[in-house]
Amino acid sequence: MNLGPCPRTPGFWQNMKNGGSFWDGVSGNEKHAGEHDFPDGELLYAVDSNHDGVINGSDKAGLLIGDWNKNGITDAGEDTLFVSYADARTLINASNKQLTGASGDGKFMLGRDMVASWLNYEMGAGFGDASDPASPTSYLQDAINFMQIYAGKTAGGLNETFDEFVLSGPIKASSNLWKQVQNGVHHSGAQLHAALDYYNNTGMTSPGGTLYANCGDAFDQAVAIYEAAHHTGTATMAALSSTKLAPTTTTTTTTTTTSSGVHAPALSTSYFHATTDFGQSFELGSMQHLSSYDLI
Ligand SMILES: [Ca+2]
Ligand SMILES: [Ca+2]
Ligand SMILES: [Ca+2]
Ligand SMILES: [Ca+2]
Repeated sequence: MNLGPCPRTPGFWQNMKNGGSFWDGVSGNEKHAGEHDFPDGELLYAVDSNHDGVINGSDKAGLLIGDWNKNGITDAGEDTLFVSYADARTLINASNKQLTGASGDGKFMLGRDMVASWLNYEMGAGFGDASDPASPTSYLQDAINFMQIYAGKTAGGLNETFDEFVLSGPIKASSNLWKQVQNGVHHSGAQLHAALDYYNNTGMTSPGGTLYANCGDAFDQAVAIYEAAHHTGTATMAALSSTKLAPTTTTTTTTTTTSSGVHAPALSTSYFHATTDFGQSFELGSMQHLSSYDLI
């Protein structure tokens, strides 16, 4: 598996003074370009947004998610979702209300994950392989299908290989469309959101799962911040890599404070408890949370 740099969070990609400058279409204004866990430079590139096979003046700026060879074209074998630059910025800037609980809108929840995940892929962060159903590659491809079918411009059935994302018209987090696996996809919207959000924060798609990127210090930092927010013990990278979680699930009510100071409302969430080789118990994330917690 090709491990790249550690993925960055939606909050990083949102901040115009930080990650946001790496995909604003302006080359040369990126601070820390080429440094550890930063992209080498500007990531926004010209794409065939109208799917006519050529890139020219009639195309819009945006992200062609699933353009794995990054040539701007949906080649044979690729299956893409175009998200306009304006929509991508709106998604990454989503409010807590749009991302949380009963008021949540799945288009914002998953769309924000996808924008961040795609930028992480463009940066070169480890993304696993399509043959691994738990890899970020597989989850993002399934999310592309979900959005093509249930949030796309064209009513193209279940087997489209291109569509344009449409932001209007919410997918309520309380709806079956979000909570249950739909035709044409392998996971529910909620599952896709949980996996991609977890990846963007940790480099894994589930607690205790495969680490797909070289996270190292950043991962330690992420776990430390998460634990500090939850008043739990300390787990080290070594402990995590030597101890596969055998999760037992308990339900607890907590208040999540993110590193950016965003305060999420109290959520009733399930945490995965495990005991490390060091005899310390720790909690690592929740696959049932509805909000993005942006650890680093
Ligand atoms: Ca830039
Ligand atoms: Ca075109
Ligand atoms: Ca391509
Ligand atoms: Ca498709």
